[in-house]
Amino acid sequence: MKLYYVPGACSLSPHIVAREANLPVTLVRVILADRTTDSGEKYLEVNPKGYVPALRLESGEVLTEGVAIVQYLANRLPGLNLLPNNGSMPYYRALEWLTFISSELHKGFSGLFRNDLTDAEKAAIVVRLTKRFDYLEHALAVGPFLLGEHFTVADAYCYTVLRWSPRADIDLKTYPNIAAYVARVQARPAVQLALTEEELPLL
Ligand SMILES: N[C@@H](CCC(=O)N[C@@H](CS)C(=O)NCC(=O)O)C(=O)O
Repeated sequence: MKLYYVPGACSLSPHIVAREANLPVTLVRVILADRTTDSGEKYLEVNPKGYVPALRLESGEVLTEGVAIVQYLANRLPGLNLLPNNGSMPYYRALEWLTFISSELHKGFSGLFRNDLTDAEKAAIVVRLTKRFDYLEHALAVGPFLLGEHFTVADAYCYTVLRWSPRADIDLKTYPNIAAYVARVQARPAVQLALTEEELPLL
């Protein structure tokens, strides 16, 4: 399988899941500026949406949308518990977290990476994000991971977007549960491998 990625972008989430599951996934770096890849492909021919991540399967099919990709990867090795059993209550909790991370955190941060928003618009985004961080801080009082004892795809995604906190000038020291969670996640060998492969520092 091939994972199309940009270092440090949301594609880090499926990258972490692939390494946690020890799946044979090779990385293809996307240059967003001209929608090409380091293997010489035109990225829009891989994913017409133009954004990362995208996963090319062994069959040649391409799967897009991070939330779909991490579930696909986790289901390749169900014994690892990277996603609870389909239909169980923990499974719906995982979906609940994935949706929160995608729509409230990930897309919350997205505006801060745009250059067509005013400072006032960006300040409003930070106010909204801060409320979501407050919720996460409260939820992580239990832990050690979002769904309890097991690291799941939701943690790979949550860690990935928490890495963008400096962009919102959010100091994780003011969120002790989140800071401890970040340290716990990035202590995992698979996370460290993914960071090394993307040449990223620890948060
Ligand atoms: N709905 C997509 C959004 C992916 C997304 O926001 N990708 C960003 C990086 S984190 C990107 O490639 N942005 C470049 C662009 O939109 O042109 C998903 O969840 O996978």
